[in-house]
Amino acid sequence: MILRYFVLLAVSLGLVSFHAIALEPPEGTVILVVSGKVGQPNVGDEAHFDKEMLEALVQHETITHTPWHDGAVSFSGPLGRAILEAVGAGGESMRVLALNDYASTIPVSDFEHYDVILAMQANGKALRVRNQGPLFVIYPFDDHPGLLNEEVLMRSVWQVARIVIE
Ligand SMILES: Nc1nc2c(c(=O)[nH]1)N[C@H]1C(S)=C(S)[C@@H](COP(=O)(O)O)O[C@H]1N2
Ligand SMILES: [Mo]
Repeated sequence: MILRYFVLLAVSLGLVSFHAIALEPPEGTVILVVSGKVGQPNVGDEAHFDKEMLEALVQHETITHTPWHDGAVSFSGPLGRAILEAVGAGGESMRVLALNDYASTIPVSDFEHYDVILAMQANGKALRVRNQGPLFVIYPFDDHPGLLNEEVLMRSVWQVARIVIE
């Protein structure tokens, strides 16, 4: 009883944030590692995600054309915002690294202003490494045609393996 009131008091005073829910360690194969300014690590000082953990985050569907696909494609996967929240990201930009050693810098504000997703599926099928999976940074190009520029295309990293919060 006393403990319960203490918890309520602590929450109402802002001493305990609901965002501070611990990130459970992964059980399956790790497909994404988030490192750098991470407030909620689950393996050492990094946040590791398996497929199930990524599927448990807020999902979003983006139907859009891209320079890499024929016709409109329905992409789905966790919102970039949801990943940043889950790891307690505390930086302004992200270095996004791919399996093929490609890397690009994305401002955190992109994930706040746009529904950018880390697509895990295209037209209901899992993205495999051979078709630019397991994670592909997808901007909502059709909703915001202004995003179709070289700068944002460079941020459209496929085969994402690691995000470093800077
Ligand atoms: N993993 C990965 N993502 C990547 C790239 C890459 O080489 N590897 N090239 C980037 C660049 S520089 C651009 S302009 C776009 C388009 O690349 P493309 O012209 O090779 O299709 O994808 C981006 N995403
Ligand atoms: Mo490019």
